[in-house]
Amino acid sequence: MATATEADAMRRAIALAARALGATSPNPVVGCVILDPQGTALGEGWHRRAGGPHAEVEALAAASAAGHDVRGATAVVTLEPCNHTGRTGPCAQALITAGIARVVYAVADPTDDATGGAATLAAAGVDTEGGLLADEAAAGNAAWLTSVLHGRPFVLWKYAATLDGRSAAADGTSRWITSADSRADVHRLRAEADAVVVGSGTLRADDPHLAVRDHEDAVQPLRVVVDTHASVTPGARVLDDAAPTLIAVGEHADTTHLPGVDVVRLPRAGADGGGHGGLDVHALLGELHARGVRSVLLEGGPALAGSFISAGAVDRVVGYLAPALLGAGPAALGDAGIGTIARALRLEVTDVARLGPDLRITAVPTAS
Ligand code: AOF
Ligand code: ZN
Repeated sequence: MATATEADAMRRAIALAARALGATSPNPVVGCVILDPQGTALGEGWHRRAGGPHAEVEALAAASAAGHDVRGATAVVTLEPCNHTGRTGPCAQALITAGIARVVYAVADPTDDATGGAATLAAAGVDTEGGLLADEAAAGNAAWLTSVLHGRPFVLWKYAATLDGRSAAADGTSRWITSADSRADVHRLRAEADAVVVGSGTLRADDPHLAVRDHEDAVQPLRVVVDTHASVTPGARVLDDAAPTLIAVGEHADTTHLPGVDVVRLPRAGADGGGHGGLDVHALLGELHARGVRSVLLEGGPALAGSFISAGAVDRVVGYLAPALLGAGPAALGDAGIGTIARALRLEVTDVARLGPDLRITAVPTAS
């Protein structure tokens, strides 16, 4: 049985892992804390970049740099230590070689490549226990786990609306519905995502830039515009060089006005691909997955969000609600092919926060 000290260390390891959200794809985020037998932390580390040292190796190095002897110590790690030689050596072996006596991990590694670390550790006589705070650790690694288990990126749909659910006024004006605090929070979501996706309507209405500001270490997300008819103009801000950009167009779109722009041609949606004459959401997600994207921040507008919901491709919803009323104007979510109350997409609220004057509600679809 894991101790309360080990559980505290696991919470710390989960927080350390989260520091690298958006920077490790296609790899997971992983954190590790090394405890001496009295429960004192000797070293800690996290995986910072794909191709860089794994969390366990970072933590061992930190302990050794601080002059600590880790023989007989316990490693607390958010993911089962890997068993393979990939871009770095196997962590299970590194822990054995270092003389670690006990390993407590949260989530088993489901990949064919890396699996088996726990068995290797146990066979070497290391006291090995899995499952500690597994739900919390899995939630922190939702992007990677979704991509490993479902072969597509994790999708977070974010919207801002008034309390009566409107994302713009009747005359089309929408700046700024929510407060500066909420907008800063959206930049954090962008920094944590591998790709930010908008539709061509949003592009025409707002000419958004979609790059991350005020997060110095952030890897810029891929900016993706879903633009069936290639209506984006060469001067659009989203095409500047602050971050990479991909324009997803229909199979027959004319893109001659976009020389040098990264363009992908996708089929129109079929019945289960998001409908409404837009591009096939699953084809888009397949293309992004193939490019190494593990998490998508879907930023609108309402029609594109409706296509994603209709395709069953939204894993988490974050709504920023401003205490204001409009009474007219477009809804935050367009037609999602639902039609009757019995088919409403039911959500479970996982978090409610106040950001300045606004409310931020996080929810996930309930399993149906
Ligand atoms: C990480 N960081 O801290 C741990 C990982 O591409 P490689 O060779 O670095 O191997 C990546 C795989 O290793 C990854 O998919 C996961 O299964 C395992 N563990 N990966 O990137 C880490 N502990
Ligand atoms: Zn490893």
